[in-house]
Amino acid sequence: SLAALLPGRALSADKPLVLGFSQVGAESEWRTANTESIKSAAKDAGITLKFSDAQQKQENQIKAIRAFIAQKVDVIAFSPVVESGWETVLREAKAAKIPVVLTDRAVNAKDDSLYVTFIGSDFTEEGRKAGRWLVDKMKGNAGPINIVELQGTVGSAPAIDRKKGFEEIIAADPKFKIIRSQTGDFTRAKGKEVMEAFLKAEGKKINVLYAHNDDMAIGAIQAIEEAGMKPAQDITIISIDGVKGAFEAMIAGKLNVSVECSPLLGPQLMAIIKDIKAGKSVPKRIVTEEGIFPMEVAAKEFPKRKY
Ligand code: GYE
Repeated sequence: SLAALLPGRALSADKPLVLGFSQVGAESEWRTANTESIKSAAKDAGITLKFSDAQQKQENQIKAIRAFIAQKVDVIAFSPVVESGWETVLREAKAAKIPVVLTDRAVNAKDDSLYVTFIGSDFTEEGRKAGRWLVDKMKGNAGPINIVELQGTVGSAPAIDRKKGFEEIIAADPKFKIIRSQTGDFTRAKGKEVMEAFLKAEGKKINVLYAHNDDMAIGAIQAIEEAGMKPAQDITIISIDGVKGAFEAMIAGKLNVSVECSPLLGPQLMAIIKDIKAGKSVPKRIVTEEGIFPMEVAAKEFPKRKY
């Protein structure tokens, strides 16, 4: 039979595609929504999903990818926790002829033949949007404007790029000064802890908090309240993602603005996987479209939010 001539090849056309997906973890509201989007989109598309949670550890992602290669899945997709250190495992996938799709976060591998496409947001632009909002808000304020920054996971694409984009914009005016900058690992607990330390060190000198995601901002809001200060009044707070928790904080008057970053990448990912398996050529980069939501529009926008 033909099957005997082509060992290991799937011959029946209606056999469902198998996708191995290695997720970063469950560190934030964004991530939970992203996981949900991928799981439900796979189901809707009739794609069999093997899902693995790396708990924010690169070594776990590398293990998961190797397991997917051993299981001969049709496509591997993953959201790389950090940017560097992927060449070896991606070469293994390439040698096994398994296409790889990056979702959400980028890698900094020089050889871009190691993945087919990258679907996700432009994090540098998100940082610029945050910066532009602040420049506009502080128009007419002579400064100095002292900013504390809660960075995302060290070495991750969103932490690197959101910092870069924001700094690029505020650099135009020397009245803006980042006086403290530290990672809060994209979690509420760490965001609160690091903000407590910022408040202890700088106290009332802090004018602005720039948090690389909403969860860290929400943790920091607690720290600010516990220190007897008013979030969004005594300290202007800017964050990124636009999750429901951020809208609730804005409606409560505790967060000034959230830059949107959509986690709903599932349907696009499944469509691309089908195109790849059908032999269609796909773009190397697919950028998610997104906006910005200041607190003034939060109540009106809230009912429309999907994550
Ligand atoms: O902003 C943050 C999450 O990679 C865009 O990861 C994502 C980021 C998101 O933990 O909340």
